[in-house]
Amino acid sequence: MKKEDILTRGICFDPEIERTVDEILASVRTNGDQALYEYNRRFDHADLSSLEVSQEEMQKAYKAVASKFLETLKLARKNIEDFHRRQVRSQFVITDQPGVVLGQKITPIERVGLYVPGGTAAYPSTVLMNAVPAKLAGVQEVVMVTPPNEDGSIKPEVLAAAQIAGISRVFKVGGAQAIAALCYGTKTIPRVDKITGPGNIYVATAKRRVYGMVDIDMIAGPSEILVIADETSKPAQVAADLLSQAEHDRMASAVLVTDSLKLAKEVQEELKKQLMTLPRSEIARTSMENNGKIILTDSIDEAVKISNQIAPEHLELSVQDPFRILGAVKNAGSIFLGTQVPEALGDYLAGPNHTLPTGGTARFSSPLSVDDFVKKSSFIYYTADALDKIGDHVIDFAKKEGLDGHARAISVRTKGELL
Ligand code: HSO
Ligand code: ZN
Repeated sequence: MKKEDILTRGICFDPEIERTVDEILASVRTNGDQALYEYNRRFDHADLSSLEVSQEEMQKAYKAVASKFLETLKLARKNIEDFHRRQVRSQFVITDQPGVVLGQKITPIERVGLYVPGGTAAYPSTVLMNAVPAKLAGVQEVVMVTPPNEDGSIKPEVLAAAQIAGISRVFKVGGAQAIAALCYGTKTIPRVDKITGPGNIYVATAKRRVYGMVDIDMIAGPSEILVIADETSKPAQVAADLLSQAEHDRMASAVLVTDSLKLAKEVQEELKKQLMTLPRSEIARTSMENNGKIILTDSIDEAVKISNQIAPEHLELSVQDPFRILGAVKNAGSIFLGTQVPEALGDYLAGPNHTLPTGGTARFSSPLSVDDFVKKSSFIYYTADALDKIGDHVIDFAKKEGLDGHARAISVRTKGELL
């Protein structure tokens, strides 16, 4: 992979997929639940009698999950809560001018829909990373959609995470049809105000198509890691971190930027060695072959410059003094400091969100946060005296814009007449 290819990476939308998605959206809009049952049969080979996970299924799933893993989920929830609580903003009010009150109030989004992929990408961690900030923001109702297995079941760990995260209802539907259901609403599935969560290309395309009728978090591309390492890094650790991202999917990308030729060579050897025993080696190898790269630089400062151009989703500063270069990092979703901090720690338990900007969008966007689940409204109050003082300026402005109706809305108050 050439450096230019990294810089121009991003999600490509295929017109064929767009057509299929549009058909699915239209069908769910007209036929509601009936279309969902039909798509479940066609795409997931699941013949369901109900789209909603029952209370009984919820309880059964919770009991089926090992108690040690329930403890792990609760610890993750606590750490995610503790971090995201710091993001909760309060309203502000300004009373600097006599007779004037200005402010900004914060209101949670009312209903949010969380998409959780099926198969091996059904991650309980993603359930927590989406639901916890939503709940902290004050969202009343967080519902979840996820494709069912052929026998109509949902992975118990995902249902346990949903309960631990305070998700109210879970529906068995995936793909573009699930996004359609959340956007338009059906008899069973409530229409939401915002859809979050990752998904395959059909889900991503559907989210892009419905955006505007409903809000979305982002269009997530394949996962990425960039490791900046110096000679103090251990090759086995760097290789393990690169592979932890490469194993996500065949399109994932893992890049090492180092000023040490010795380390570069040793990491290459380690990658080969570790791939021999990694259970998901087929995926990781393909992803390393397609999108893996080792870039040699003259210095660590140059490595940071390259990383800023690439704007990776995850950036590891696997160097002796990570805090020295932290200030120079401009574009990165999440930054992992030092040789002891693998991305996997942040994926699950450290507390910051793992839903991060991919495809170079860290140039202008941020990790999922409490902010994504609230809206702001500004408010303005003026007494009659305060309006009198400023009224002529507003009238002047309105006249200059040729909007006499605006001028009159002021003069009818300040002068008691229409101008
Ligand atoms: N690395 C993924 C998140 C994740 N990892 C979930 C494991 N489970 C986000 O890029
Ligand atoms: Zn991961």
